[in-house]
Amino acid sequence: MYSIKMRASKDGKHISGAERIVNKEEIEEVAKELIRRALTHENGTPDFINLKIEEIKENITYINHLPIKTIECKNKEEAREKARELLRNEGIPDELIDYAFEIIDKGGMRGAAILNLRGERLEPDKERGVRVKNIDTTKELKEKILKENLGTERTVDAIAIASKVIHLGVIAELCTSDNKSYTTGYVATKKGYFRITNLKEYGENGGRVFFVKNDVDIDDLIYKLENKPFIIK
Ligand code: PML
Repeated sequence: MYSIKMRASKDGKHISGAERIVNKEEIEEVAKELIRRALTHENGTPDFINLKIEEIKENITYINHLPIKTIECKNKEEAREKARELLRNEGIPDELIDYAFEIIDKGGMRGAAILNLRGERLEPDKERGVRVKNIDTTKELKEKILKENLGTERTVDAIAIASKVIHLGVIAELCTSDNKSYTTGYVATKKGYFRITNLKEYGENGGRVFFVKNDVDIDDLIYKLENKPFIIK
């Protein structure tokens, strides 16, 4: 299998990125698809597109996706209370939940912040965060999510991240989109991927926070988040 990664930018500013894990026979078609995605992104037309194709030497881990549930909320206040409940149920203290909301509302990170239960930030680069890479979903899962209206294209990308991080022992993930007009966010735990509507207001920033145990082996976790190949089915 091969990993294909695309990232696109304009004037040095990131516009879009995506990745797929495919058979040799699919490389050409998927490369074209990713280039099209870069050229038609809502954030604008890129002046730089990077496409990286490499053979995956490591064994690929196949895992089931977290069950998807959508929680409809009428406003941000209700949505954040729902998110808080889900996080509290995993043993995450309120002060930490407040801190996580502060991080995602500040925005500007390309990857995730990692917080242990003492509230310490463990990601080596606090500006950039940690990016979960080497993941893809099966075609069947993608179709199921879109056809059964379980979510959107963004859900497809996010379910891959959430399922991988929870599988690797992250206690919970809190996420809002960095797209200013996409207001549905989610909380992921071992119980599921909970989409929460209105988790932020239109025009606001977004971000990701992973909550981890205090005794986590952080180097090992970051290595796996970035490098260990996973396909989510
Ligand atoms: C959803 O399932 O609709 C929430 C997806 C959040 C995606 C975050 C992002 O845009 O990267």
